[in-house]
Amino acid sequence: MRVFIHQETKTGKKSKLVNKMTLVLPTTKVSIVGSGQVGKTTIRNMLEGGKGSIKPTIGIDIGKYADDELKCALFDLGGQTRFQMLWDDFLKGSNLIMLVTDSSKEDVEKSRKVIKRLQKRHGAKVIAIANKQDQANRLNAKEVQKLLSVRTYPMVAIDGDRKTDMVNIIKDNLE
Ligand SMILES: Nc1nc2c(ncn2[C@@H]2O[C@H](COP(=O)(O)OP(=O)(O)O)[C@@H](O)[C@H]2O)c(=O)[nH]1
Ligand SMILES: [Mg+2]
Repeated sequence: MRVFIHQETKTGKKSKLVNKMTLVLPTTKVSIVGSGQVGKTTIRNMLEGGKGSIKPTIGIDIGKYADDELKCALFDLGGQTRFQMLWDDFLKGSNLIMLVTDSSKEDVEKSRKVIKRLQKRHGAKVIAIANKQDQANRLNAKEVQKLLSVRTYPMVAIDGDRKTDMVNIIKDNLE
């Protein structure tokens, strides 16, 4: 995906966001969606290698991941219900959409509806991340996959040792 942004602020200087986007684009676009508190920002931080504190995402955060094989922009969309109307715009041009769930029955049920909508509106490949597998009373990835009908991978995003797994999930799903 190539995105060129010519928008400038009143002072003629590029805004912080535009600078950040220029830094990460053109590249592959990976979008991370899901309910609030399921671990989307933790996954983006894990990939970025950031150790900073995580604040609730308002609207959208863009991060990046790069190694010899893969350079991608990570679009971390605010999970709060009131921002879901923005999703369609931000998801345009995604090479991969990752739906993150906290693997609770309740959230998987919510995610089922979201995935149906995503598949209807976007051509991009959709996969699911069954996060918080370290917590009690969670559905395992197989159970989540059965309910969501998209390829689903188990994850514990707070475990830094899972970073390679996470990178490989993305690589395996980008053609
Ligand atoms: N136990 C556990 N907690 C997690 C995991 N992933 C994220 N969290 C925690 O869940 C909370 C919400 O995570 P965050 O990434 O901000 O969720 P977001 O709203 O989807 O971006 C934070 O306190 C994280 O530390 C996980 O795999 N296991
Ligand atoms: Mg967040």
